[in-house]
Amino acid sequence: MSELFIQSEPYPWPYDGALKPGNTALVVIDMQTDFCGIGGYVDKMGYDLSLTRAPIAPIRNVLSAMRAGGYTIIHTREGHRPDLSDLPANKRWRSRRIGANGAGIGDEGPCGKILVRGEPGWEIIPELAPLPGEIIIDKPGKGSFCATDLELVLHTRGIRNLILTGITTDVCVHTTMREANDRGFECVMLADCCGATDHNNHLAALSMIKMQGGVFGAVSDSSSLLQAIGK
Ligand code: C5J
Repeated sequence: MSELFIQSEPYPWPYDGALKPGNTALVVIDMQTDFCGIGGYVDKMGYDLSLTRAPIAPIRNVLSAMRAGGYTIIHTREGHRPDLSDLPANKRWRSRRIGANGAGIGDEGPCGKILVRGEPGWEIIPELAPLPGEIIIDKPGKGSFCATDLELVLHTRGIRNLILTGITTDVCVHTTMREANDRGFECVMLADCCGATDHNNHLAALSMIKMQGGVFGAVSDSSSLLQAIGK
């Protein structure tokens, strides 16, 4: 079978050229109003929303090409049960230290209770709404593997290559990449399909991936991916 690689750094991805719809998933992480919408958690903390909204258009292009190519599509949502029984006290306490009126995770905000399942702010933004049949992983933590069935879903589908996109580069996307890498998945992060609350942290997070020959995998971008898969 012929090999297929995406141009990426520090090596052409995936390492063995075995890129095909049957073994590769696009993972779109936490594109929720709380992280990139007006009145959401990130907005309330006073960060520049343009940084976390920048990946919306490139992700849309990648989503549309990978849907058309028959790849597995996975969306994640960070959020907690309405009774907050899965919200660690330290996560809640720390989140209340920043933001207007000390409102943190689980508290009432302009988009409902912050990062609580079922609230308006917790929803995936309409521009990137999942299609029926696409996999949605609800996660209480930053990583997508912690306290979720993502690993089981990936093994059941025969997925071993993960194309990572979403927000934020340095927190949930990076944590997910590290968790996936330790489990043996071959990962690439698409730089223009990610964003952070601080642009230097975005750049640093990308740089970390490329150390040690690609310690967590590789870094590419949406146009290289689209070129490789022929869309
Ligand atoms: C954060 C995330 N930054 N989705 N969550 O708290 O990266």
